[in-house]
Amino acid sequence: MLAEDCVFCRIVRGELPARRVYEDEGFLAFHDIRPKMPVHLLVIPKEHIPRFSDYPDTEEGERKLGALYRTTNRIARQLGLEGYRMYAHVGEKGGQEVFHVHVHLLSEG
Ligand code: DGP
Repeated sequence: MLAEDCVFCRIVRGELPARRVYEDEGFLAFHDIRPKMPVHLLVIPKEHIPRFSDYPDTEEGERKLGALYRTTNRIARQLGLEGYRMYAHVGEKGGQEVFHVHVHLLSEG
């Protein structure tokens, strides 16, 4: 999958609509199109990385992973979520449908 064709890259570029709730230089969060709870967001890096398992096992990989979770935490705090669920599907056998790294952030609100 080329980044040009990736659905989430297209959302980042504004080519596809999304209900955006957060954006900074490196990350974007928007509502999942098929919400499983009243709040169901997807937090993504703007950089096209297909799967969590593609992050290199290096300090750079650690920094990028840390920044993704730090951003997810920040969004939950900004939205005033007291309790929430975070998860990621990794690979087809892990239930991943969209091959651009994303953290699901779900809450009753
Ligand atoms: P998964 O890859 O299984 O972790 O889940 C992908 C999620 O992405 C799924 O819950 C539905 C959501 N999704 C797929 N396409 C779009 C889209 O075009 N816009 C939005 N907002 N969400 C999407």
